[in-house]
Amino acid sequence: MKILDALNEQANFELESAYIYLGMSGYLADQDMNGMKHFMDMQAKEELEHAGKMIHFLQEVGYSVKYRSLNPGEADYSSILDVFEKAYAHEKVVTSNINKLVDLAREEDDKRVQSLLKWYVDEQVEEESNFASLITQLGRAGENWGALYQLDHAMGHRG
Ligand code: OFO
Repeated sequence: MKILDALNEQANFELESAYIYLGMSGYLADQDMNGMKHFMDMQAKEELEHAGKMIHFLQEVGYSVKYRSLNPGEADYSSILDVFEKAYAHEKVVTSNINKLVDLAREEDDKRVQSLLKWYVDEQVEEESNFASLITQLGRAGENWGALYQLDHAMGHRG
């Protein structure tokens, strides 16, 4: 049942993701990019939901969920682009973790976990694509504050 311990760790990592994204949201607030800050707050909220789905599953199968202390990630960022590049890199780590969990669930022939993880595999495609696209758009905007504020405005509409 190593897979359930590994899933417990991933639930903690999802909580840690929320914590890291809240730190990024703080940096964006300091830059007065309120739409981007909103986008990152929504991202943090999604991470709590990702953790919640795993925790709910673990509790349903009778596993006692354990919580560890969370690493807040970087305290400072060098630019707006740096924030989104680090978020993208973080999502790649999440994807790699999910893929390892899938392998372990297969090894242990745990069909319940394999079924649960399908949702996360699909979700990661979307998460990586969102950040990759934002990095492209930020790169195009460069130092053009008009373009940056347009992007900021659009990102403020994330539901
Ligand atoms: Fe849950 O890691 Fe992002 O999506």
